[in-house]
Amino acid sequence: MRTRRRDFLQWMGSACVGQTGVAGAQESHRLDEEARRSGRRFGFAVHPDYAGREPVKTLLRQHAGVITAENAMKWRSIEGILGGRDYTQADAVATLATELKALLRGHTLAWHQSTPRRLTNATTDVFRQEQGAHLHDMVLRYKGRIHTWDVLNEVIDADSGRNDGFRGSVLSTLWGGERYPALFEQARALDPQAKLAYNDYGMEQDDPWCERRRSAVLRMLEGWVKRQAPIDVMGLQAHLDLSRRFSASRLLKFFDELKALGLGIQITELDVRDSTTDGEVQTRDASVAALYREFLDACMSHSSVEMVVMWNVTDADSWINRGFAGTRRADGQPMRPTLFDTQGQPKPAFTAVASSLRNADSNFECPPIRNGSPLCSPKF
Ligand code: 9MR
Repeated sequence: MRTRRRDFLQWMGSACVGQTGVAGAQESHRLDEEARRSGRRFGFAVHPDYAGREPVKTLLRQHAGVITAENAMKWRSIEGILGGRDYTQADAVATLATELKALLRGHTLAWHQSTPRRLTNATTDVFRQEQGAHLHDMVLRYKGRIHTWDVLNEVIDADSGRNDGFRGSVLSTLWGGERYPALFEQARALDPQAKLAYNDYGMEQDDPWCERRRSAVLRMLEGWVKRQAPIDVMGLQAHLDLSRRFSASRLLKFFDELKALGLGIQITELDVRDSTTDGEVQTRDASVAALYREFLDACMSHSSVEMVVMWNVTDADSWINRGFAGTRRADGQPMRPTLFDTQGQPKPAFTAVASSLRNADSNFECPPIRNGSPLCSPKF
């Protein structure tokens, strides 16, 4: 651990010597290569408006071993406002992943925020038929190309007042919370090679809200595992926030609980919000980097963590600076949540992440085959 800290300080030193030192670090440390040293992978969520333009284009080529479509594979994006189905952007993201020889994460087959608005007042029969048809079309269209599908996204709301902990939404009302495992069963039957994940946020930090959410998610997953639902992975979004506490030991306890259920772990949407951190950009960047480092050091010490995916590439294409409706900085400045600044230059966060990946304490161990699912298939 001591060597790792010294190594990190050297890295931070080199990150402060100016542009040349930083660029040097970027060239010699390709993040997916660093992750592969411990059997893991590293990548980014991409938005088609940015993926083909500099600096994102080059950064993806240098660092991406996993690609997630930020929005392009969501139901609302496929269907558009005019109805019909348009897979152009989703196909473009899948093609990009092939070009980059990167793994492709499918995001997401069922999510209350991406259900077409026309179905808000549908009957349960119509809704179930349409949700099932959408899942069917997506899984078959990308069959053989998806490493992991986020089958179901964000159905827990620990403060909903419901006994089952489910969020009140079009999905819990019209699909039915007790029928969530059926989505996994359908996906498994259509593409038995793809890993299947439940994906959610607000479980990574150390405060009562995250604690309630961790308990509710664990309770739901225990029920599904008991029913032998074909779920392989917990996707932790990890939209971290500097205004919340972090505890590595608390996070690792949660990881152990997920491992005990036989689940692998993927970090699926990592970024760090600096909405309340005062100070100069340098100070803010140092705080952001320190949280990245603490969080990823914990992740890299756990054998169940398989991959780390950033939500966007630079501070310019980050969803947080593109129209996020939540907290804004009081000084009106954009946030600095990703690894690269708006020009694509690596920030101290890049150095922190590269160092964490490089110094991983434990290798990823693929969970044993469950429910006939060929996890860690040699194809990938
Ligand atoms: O970053 C995405 C943003 O561009 C979209 O407008 C929004 C609604 O589709 O979804 C954002 O991505 C979310 C992801 O799909 C699920 N977890 C939270 C992400 C950030 O809100």
